[in-house]
Amino acid sequence: MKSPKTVILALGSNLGNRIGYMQNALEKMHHNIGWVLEVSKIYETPAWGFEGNSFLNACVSVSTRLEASEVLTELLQIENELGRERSDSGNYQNRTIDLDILLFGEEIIETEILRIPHPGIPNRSFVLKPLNDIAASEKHPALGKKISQLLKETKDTSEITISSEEIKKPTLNYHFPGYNYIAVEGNIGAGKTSFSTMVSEDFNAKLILERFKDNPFLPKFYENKERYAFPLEMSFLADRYQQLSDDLAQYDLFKDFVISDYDVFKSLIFAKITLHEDEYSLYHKLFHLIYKELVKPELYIYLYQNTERLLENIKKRGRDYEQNIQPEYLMDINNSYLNFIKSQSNMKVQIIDISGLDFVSSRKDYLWLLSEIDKALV
Ligand code: PH2
Ligand code: MG
Ligand code: MG
Repeated sequence: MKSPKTVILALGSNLGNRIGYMQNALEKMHHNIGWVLEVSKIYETPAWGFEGNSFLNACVSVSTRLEASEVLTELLQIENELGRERSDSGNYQNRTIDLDILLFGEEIIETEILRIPHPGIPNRSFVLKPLNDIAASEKHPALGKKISQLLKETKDTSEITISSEEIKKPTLNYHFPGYNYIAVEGNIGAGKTSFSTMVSEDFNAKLILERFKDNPFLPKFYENKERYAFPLEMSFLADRYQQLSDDLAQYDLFKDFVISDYDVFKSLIFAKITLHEDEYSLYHKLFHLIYKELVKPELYIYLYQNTERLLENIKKRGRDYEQNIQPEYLMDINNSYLNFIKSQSNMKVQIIDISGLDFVSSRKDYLWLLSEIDKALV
């Protein structure tokens, strides 16, 4: 899964309800590309490079997990949906909406279909003016000059005026950042780590990830469950306790809340399946001694994924020792989780059925998941 990058886009319209097309484009960017971070003022600009109606122009920055080429595909799609017509004359034409990539992080891209930074930036005031509103001190990665400098130096003397029109950025009114500590749970391969990582990046949360890689008993356990179940569950418990007590005690001034990709109760849930009864009762005792000391999550999210998709995900991420996991084992784990959840009366739990969804590669699914979580919190 990729970390988000900031892409800066230019919007232009000189046909029909210009501001309406720009607002609609913004909504579609939110749904298909990423979070709209900043929106420039709107400018009234004469058609540049051809005889045509005057334009409204603006720039926006968007935080996206897509590649530049994928952003381009989405922009073309949005232009189509908003009635953009293209002729093959090669000349500029009036258009309902034009969406261009100006900058993509610091990247310099030269392919047949894509040139980033957009080559028109330095000699177009209708681009530089709005760009300067949201990225004045950013450096043009190829020219090495700040946008504010390029605006001062441009030879384009077109008469650009500020329009009284406005576009509003799509709002982000979620309730879950109001919780101090959220735990994301789910079966093996449900996407706990991906989801909590995405939320931490998008909503400025401190992220706590389970350190399964450091557990020497895990690969051994999958080879010989009888022999290694107890030490495995013990070492997980010790490590989870240590990590949570350290990380939750350390308050991060610059983060708004904490999200983890597990809850410590997971230890008991797995132990119940993997241990013999007498081992489990010993484990249970130890668990509760330790559990007492820990801060509990204010919100517990359980991502339910169907077994078929779990197996697909496990295959896709390709950890050797997980490749022989059987569907029955996953079903047992799911039942064990659900039994645990049922027994919890004083914890806020949210079970979300994400069967068949793919919130990592589909922003639509991701937004749906966020809204489902939020719906239940209102
Ligand atoms: N876009 C063009 C060509 N000319 N002129 C103005 N004022 N605004 C534009 O967005 C614009 C243009 C090619 O995309
Ligand atoms: Mg253009
Ligand atoms: Mg274009």
